[in-house]
Amino acid sequence: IEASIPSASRQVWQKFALKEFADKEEFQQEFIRHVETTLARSMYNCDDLAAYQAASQAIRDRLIVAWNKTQQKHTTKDRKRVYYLSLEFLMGRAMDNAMLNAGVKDITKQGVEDLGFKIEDLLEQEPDAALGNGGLGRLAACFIDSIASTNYPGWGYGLRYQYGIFKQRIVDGYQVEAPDYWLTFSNPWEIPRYEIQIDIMFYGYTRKYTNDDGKVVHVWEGGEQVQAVAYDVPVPGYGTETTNNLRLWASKPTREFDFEKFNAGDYESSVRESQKAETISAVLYPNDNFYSGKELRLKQQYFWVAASLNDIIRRFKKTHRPWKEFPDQVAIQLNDTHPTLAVVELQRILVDMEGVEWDEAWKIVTSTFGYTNHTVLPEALEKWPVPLFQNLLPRHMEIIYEINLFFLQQVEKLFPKDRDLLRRVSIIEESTPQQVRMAFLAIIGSHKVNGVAELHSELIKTTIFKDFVTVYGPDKFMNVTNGITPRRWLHQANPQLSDLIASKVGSYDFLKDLNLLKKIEPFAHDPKFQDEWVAIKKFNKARLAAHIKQSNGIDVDVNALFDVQVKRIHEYKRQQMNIFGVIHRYLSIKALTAAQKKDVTPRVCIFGGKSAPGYYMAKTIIKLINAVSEVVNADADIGDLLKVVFIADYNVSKAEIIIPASDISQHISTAGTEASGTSNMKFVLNGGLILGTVDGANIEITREVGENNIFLFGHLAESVEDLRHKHRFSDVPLDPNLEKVFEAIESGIFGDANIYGSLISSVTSSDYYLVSDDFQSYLDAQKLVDQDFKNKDTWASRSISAVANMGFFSSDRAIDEYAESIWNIEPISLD
Ligand code: 73E
Repeated sequence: IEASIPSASRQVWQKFALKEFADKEEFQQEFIRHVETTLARSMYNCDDLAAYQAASQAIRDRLIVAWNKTQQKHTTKDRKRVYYLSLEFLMGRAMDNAMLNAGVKDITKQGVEDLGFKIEDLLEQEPDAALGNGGLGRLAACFIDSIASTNYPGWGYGLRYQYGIFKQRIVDGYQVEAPDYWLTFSNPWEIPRYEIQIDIMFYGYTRKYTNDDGKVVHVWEGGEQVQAVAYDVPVPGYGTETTNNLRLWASKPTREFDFEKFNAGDYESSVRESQKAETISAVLYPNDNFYSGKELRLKQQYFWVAASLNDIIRRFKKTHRPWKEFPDQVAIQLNDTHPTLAVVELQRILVDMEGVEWDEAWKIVTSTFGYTNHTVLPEALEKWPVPLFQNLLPRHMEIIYEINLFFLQQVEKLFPKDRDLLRRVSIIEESTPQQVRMAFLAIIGSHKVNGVAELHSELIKTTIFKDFVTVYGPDKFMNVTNGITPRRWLHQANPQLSDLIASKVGSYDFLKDLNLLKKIEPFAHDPKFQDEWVAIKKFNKARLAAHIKQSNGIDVDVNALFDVQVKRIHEYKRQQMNIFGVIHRYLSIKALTAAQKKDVTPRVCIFGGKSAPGYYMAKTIIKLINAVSEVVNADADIGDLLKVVFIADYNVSKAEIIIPASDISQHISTAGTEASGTSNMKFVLNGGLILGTVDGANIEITREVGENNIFLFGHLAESVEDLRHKHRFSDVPLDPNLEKVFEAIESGIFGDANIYGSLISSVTSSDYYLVSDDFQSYLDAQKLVDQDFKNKDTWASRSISAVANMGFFSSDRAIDEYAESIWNIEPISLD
């Protein structure tokens, strides 16, 4: 209040306040001002990079105006907000999205073209903001887009990694990692908030004393301090002025350096501490669906959670409400268990710092949090060794013991004498050393727990969290099926398809209400519409073919079937099954006569994805794909009937080119292992059909688009346990076609067979991912794809009706479900 401009002076202010661009001249004026002042360059010294930066600055200024207006409105309306805590936000590029949402795409395009630039070239200058591994991080990005677009008051909180997911290069067929220097040329899309600095403590010790009121008070002190500095990224909504905030924390040393050492001339060690502090937010852990148990990772988690909660509480305190109203003002969503420490930290602040009674505090905590589980894979579940935890966060460890004690007492009351149940649900696993089970802590500390697709949400209730359903009853557990933003994944990635759809829907309203896609269904059999539809697919395939030519030097035929599998490389996602299938296809084609070859449907098999740097099997799969690619593409017997391509460094920007170009995409995880998948939704939304297992969101996609518009195969989740059991305890014969594939690999036609020994033996010994069990069914489904692709009209009509029925998979729908059933928040309109 003290800092506000006096009422009498506000007219002056308003006169000069920044407004929207009236026309392209106004944009150009701003653009040139930024080139000349912000960048200190001139018309003789303005390349594409400078032009990208100046244009971004001009657009960013507008976003900031809308951002300010939104924050003011949300503060004066004083309503409940949601805070989405995610260690990953896989945003990709911002400029195109900012232009679209600010409604300045045409102005900017014409504005820069007058000055001799091409908008596409400027867009290409922007590095991806790749602060995530895969689906989980990209989901967070889609969600904050939807929260803004549907006018909910909500912020994202994350870490500002200096290095996002590594860059992948392929050398001699192998993945090689290089650091992702995304901040080299400064980032126009972030606003540093140097005034927001929060002290965060690690290590130290606890003690307790009795205060004057006879109350026992716990203190945590004597630890190391670092500072959290806020960087704000505006998140503009589409078709609304609402611009929300993504606040990312960077770590900084509390003191620049140790002055005593500095004065004593020991310069090097005087800066050592500061360097150590900065490593906390330095790099994203590059593991997807895998827990590695490193202390630095736990440090990152606490650093980010403590800074975010401090910020949220500071905001709440300004409203001068009693603590019991905290959950009426604040909802916090835990994106997987990574932010689970927030549960403990809030309890600590309330009890130790604010003097709230334990039980009342715990009620506030559990009413505030919701927890989303994203995986059932055992190797991904976070469990921290107690000694490590205790050393880093001694007071938090005590509080966890306390939470666990009260919880187990409650369970004991409900199920007296069931000692084994107590052991099974305890937050502390009694192993050596003991482990803190973060998922259990997240469940106990939240009022709602959700999975991310129907099958997954059922599975968590019957497997990993079964005992908690017994304790709490089924109502605490629910499903919110994932979604994707149609702005980026349809309109931006595939503008022509978006325009064609708009011509039939009558407007671009489907970008806000994706169910309107239904309106194109009547045109599924319209030959003219089909032609336009197919022409757009061909255009997108040509765009991808050009990219492949440029990056891989491979010529691919745009009339061939484009078969795509792009996602993180993981054994459970079964890229190995795909490449074994490719080898089978290769061997089959080679055995054909010239006449028989005429019937083959030409195919381009496209792979892309990163392996965790330490994941040997995944790296071997990449090597095999590249080895097969080299042999097949050079084989004159094969020609254009089969091409194999591995696209290096798959990321959001490449996804935007690859996804619109697919005829078929593969989502072929062992049933029950892929919680949802979200690229499956993106592919279908762009008119590609799916070849998939009965897993994750494939199941709901099938329900929406109809069984005729998807190619399903493989064993069901319910059979997986039995099949694995059989592999372990009896001799299961190898699938005969797979056997031939293995013989080919072992013959050395793809190079040194020893390289692939582990890949083959994992199938021939335990076959945990059931590659052999599903192989015949997979080949059959592929055969059907080959046949069906020949009938161009039917294929086009299936593609159109699939798209028409994808409305459900908008992330706007998912956010509405969270808002209604977990967060209890309502939209706020800005007018
Ligand atoms: O099925 C996907 C899901 O679509 C799932 O594997 C992924 O989350 C997506 C969004 O819900 C996921 N990522 C992780 N766990 N599940 C994960 C775990 C640890 C570190 C990083 C990512």
